[in-house]
Amino acid sequence: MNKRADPKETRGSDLRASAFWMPYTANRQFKAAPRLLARAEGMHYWTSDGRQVLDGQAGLWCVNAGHCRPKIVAAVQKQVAEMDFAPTFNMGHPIAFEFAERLAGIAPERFSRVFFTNSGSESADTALKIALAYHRARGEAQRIRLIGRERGYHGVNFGGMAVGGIPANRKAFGPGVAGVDHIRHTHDLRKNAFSRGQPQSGAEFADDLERVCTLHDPSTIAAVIVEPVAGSAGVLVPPQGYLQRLREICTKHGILLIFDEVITGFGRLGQPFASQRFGVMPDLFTTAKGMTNGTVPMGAVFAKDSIYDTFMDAPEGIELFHGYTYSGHPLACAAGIATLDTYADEGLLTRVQSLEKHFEDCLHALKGSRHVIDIRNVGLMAGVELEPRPDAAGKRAYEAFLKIFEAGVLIRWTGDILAFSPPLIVEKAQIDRIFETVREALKTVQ
Ligand code: PXG
Ligand code: PLP
Repeated sequence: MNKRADPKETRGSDLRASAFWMPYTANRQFKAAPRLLARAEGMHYWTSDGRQVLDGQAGLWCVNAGHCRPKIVAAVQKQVAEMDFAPTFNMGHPIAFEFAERLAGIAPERFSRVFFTNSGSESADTALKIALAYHRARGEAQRIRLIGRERGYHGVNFGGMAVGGIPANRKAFGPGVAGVDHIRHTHDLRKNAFSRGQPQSGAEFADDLERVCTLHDPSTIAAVIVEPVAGSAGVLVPPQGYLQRLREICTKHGILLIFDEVITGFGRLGQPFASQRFGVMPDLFTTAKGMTNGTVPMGAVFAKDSIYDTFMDAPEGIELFHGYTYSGHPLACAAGIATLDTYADEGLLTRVQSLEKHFEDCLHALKGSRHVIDIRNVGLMAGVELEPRPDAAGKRAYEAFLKIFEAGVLIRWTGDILAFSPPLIVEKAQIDRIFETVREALKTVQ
């Protein structure tokens, strides 16, 4: 039964014996009825059988400028022919320096240092390691605890998994990293269902950090990591005042605050970064995805100058024993610079400000559709939560996802939540189409 496929056959539709062990996918289910994408341009994909699909999810929350943008394509093509790879361990190449400079140029003030990784998962682990090493460099080596939040997602590597708070991502993988604890999540359907933008109630959820501080002694805590808006767990928008309060508690206790901006970064909320949108500054923040428009894998950790300076105050030598073979990869840097050019040419890092109201109105018009128990949004991110089937959590949203895809629109589903994050080039008529398709699909979802 598990005989390997003839390689030529993987182009056809029977993938049941395919060698590809697919990520975060029910492999047997998918391979029995695959959905294959073959081409992309602008707001659309085309399936391998030629159907056009409107991208309501920016690929996987990453293609913020839309697909196959000419400047980015040309920059990657040029770079791959000029210099395919170059090491960044004790060597350098100009475009890595140039890209870091450009990134610092759109970051909040005093975040002028950028450490390159290759994904959001690597960014999360890198930020946690920087936090630990920073405290040690300052003579506070006892700060070894890392605090995450329930329903948080910080990728799949051991550090990010440990501080992450989605049970299914953790349960098969052992005890994780020592010294990790979690604060509670901010989702409160009872008080905040159908909130537009930031819910009014719930700033006090941040006080849960005080509980954790009391339990462990705050002087043992190195960092708290949260997503400004939780993405993977189904778009959980921070209540008004919540992030401010987290910031205050961290500052009071000398704990670093890390924002995971892998999804919220690069314009998704109408500003380059969520910290700017919410007016709350972390000490470190992680990025990936929209950094290269998803074209070449890359991520980065942005560090406050004072953190970088602490490392540079050490005696001569390697200040941070950390890095990836592909940190600052030339192709990724080329893609990233062209991505920032495209964002700048088209005003995409702030375009969401002019779309947000329309997006919100269309989205909230789904109130009253069958099974819908919550709708929430901020920037160009939204979640629609469905009442789970009593005997089958997650099945209802999956059925909706399939029906919506059949009708020509790609979205995400997670648990019983439908998630939306279209490319930032989306037109109003396309926003209408996305939610109209959802409305029609929900009529027939069991
Ligand atoms: N942090 C956050 C906040 C993320 O959203 C990562 C870290 C990890 O990034 P990489 O590049 O290692 O995947 C992410 C990634 C979903 C979904 O369920 C979300 C992500 C990735 C894949 C699927 O919607 N977020
Ligand atoms: N494993 C081995 C045996 C290696 O030599 C390396 C890098 O040199 C790694 C893992 C890490 O790979 P990367 O730098 O691509 O994360």
